[in-house]
Amino acid sequence: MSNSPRLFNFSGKTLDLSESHVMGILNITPDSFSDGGELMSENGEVYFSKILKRVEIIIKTGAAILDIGGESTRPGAKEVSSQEEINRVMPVVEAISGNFDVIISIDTSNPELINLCQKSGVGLINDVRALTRKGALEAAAESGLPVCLMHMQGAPDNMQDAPKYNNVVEEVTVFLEDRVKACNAAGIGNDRILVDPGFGFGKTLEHNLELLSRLADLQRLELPVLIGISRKKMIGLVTGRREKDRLTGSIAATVLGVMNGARIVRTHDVAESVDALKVCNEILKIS
Ligand code: PT1
Repeated sequence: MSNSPRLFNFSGKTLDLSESHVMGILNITPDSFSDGGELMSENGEVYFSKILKRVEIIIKTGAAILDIGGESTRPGAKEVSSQEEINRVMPVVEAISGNFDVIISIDTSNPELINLCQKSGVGLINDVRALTRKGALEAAAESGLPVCLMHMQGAPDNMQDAPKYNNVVEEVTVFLEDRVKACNAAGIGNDRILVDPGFGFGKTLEHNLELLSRLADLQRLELPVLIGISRKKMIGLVTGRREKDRLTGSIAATVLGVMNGARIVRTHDVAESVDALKVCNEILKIS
């Protein structure tokens, strides 16, 4: 874990990944976990002014990246049509792009949406399916944008049925290694790749805890690591708390992740995470 600057280019906006940064979550889904329905009604109406107010708060409180998602990928979630996902996400991207100093990340597996990202001021493609959907790898390569490759076992609607690994850390690492190779072969260089072990995506509590405690093993890939733990069930199982009351547990786990090498933290709780990461960053500088 070096402390010399390590600049990563998000399509024109750079971040120094020798320090850790916050990625704020903006879910534009009617059924999303944690903030579901607040920004969108059950029948698909997008609350535009509420969304822009939320974006402003996320940026003002210190998020370097804004992760916009139009498809829920929480356990049990159903897939959304390509056009519906595009209709949710693109108007918001267009309203934000150029008007705020933030890196826009799009949480998608959809090649048609990825195709639209290139000319819309997007800085990152965040794909929980690691560009495995037909056409996604080619679309991402063509876009010229950086990508975040995440590990998942199964698919959101079945991934928590019976997750099984012989060695979770090894299997997650090898999967990510294979996806990095596929990206490289498609023309996406390592300077455009982030990796994510995918907490809660086809993993039991024990799998998640093992991944977190051995997160430093992912440094073998020599790529920046992103983590998303915020308010997830693993925190609920340990603390006995409901989604809204998982902040303290989430921050504790996130700090462990950063001290074990994570450099981008995907979270609902931007202000609190920014403070926690400031403390981590000072420790990283002297160690
Ligand atoms: C994540 C992530 C994501 N998580 C990246 N993108 C979600 N790169 C969406 C639970 O166990 O970790 N990394 N995009 C949200 N998905 C989940 C999964 C939400 C599991 C909740 C759970 O509670």
